[in-house]
Amino acid sequence: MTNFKLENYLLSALKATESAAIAAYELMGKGDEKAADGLAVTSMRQGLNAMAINGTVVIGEGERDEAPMLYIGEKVGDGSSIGFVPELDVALDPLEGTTILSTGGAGSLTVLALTYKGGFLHAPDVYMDKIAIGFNFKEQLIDLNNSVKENLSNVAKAKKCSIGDLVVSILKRPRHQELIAKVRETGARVKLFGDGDIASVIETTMPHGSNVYMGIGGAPEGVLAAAALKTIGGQMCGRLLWDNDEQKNRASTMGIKDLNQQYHLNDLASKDVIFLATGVTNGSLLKGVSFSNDQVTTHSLIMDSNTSMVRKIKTKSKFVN
Ligand code: VTB
Repeated sequence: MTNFKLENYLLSALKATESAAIAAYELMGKGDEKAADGLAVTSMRQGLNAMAINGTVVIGEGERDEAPMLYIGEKVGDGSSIGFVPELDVALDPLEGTTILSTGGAGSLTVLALTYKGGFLHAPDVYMDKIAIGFNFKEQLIDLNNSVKENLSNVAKAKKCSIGDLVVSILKRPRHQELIAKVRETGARVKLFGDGDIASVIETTMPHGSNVYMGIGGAPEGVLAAAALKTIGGQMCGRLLWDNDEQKNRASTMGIKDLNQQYHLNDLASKDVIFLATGVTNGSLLKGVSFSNDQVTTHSLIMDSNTSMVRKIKTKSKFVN
């Protein structure tokens, strides 16, 4: 279909992230992560099923958390729509930052990305070792096989600054103690965050953000972050990590041959994508959901890699409970 453009699906996809954010916000600060995730999942599923696509979820959430799922392999979309209905792959995180939302913290998001068939790394919901930077450079500056010092000095040289000027975002977890020590040894600054890998990677592209993201987080969040960098620009590497044989077996049924492979940005997101994120609670990337009289306001970031379009959208609509 020659006229087919992924960007034509931005508005219907935006409705899915917006409605999931509004639904999840109902449980802001209520201490029930699973229930909040459940509201986001149900609402995002409805939004996806209203889209004129034959979609397959290839990056979903749930296996690792045993949370309510939009599960990997689930078919979504209204395939019976009139006219051309494209086959698309879907990556999503209906509520990125379940802990953030349930504790009333900053920066929870609903996140969705769509690509052509086969455009995302097909990976199970395991952990991923990741490194990302938010700016383009002709040479590859980062590599998971490099030492922390090599990576940071490559980035500092390319940015024409000293390592001491670099800020590195790292998820605050006991498993990162050694990594944090290594980064500090180089003289770089460490910015710890509690949850929210995707926002932390995107923020490396922004003037107020950190410069480098490093550490182990969810693989789905890795693919979604790569989908965003595909449009904004940047470099990213990821390697899947395995806890047990069951995960490894599942990976081979998904077509993963080399369990230790390092994936680069274009392996994680190999074809054009659209990416959308809506703020649930206020954060440095996006403002959260707010209500006034009978209106609800949301703030979203939408991207189309084909046209390198990045747009912030504020939507006001009538709130129907
Ligand atoms: C990170 C973080 C997510 O999971 O990916 C983290 O960015 C990794 O898992 O927001 P652990 O909490 O088990 O370390 C989240 O916190 C939630 O998906």
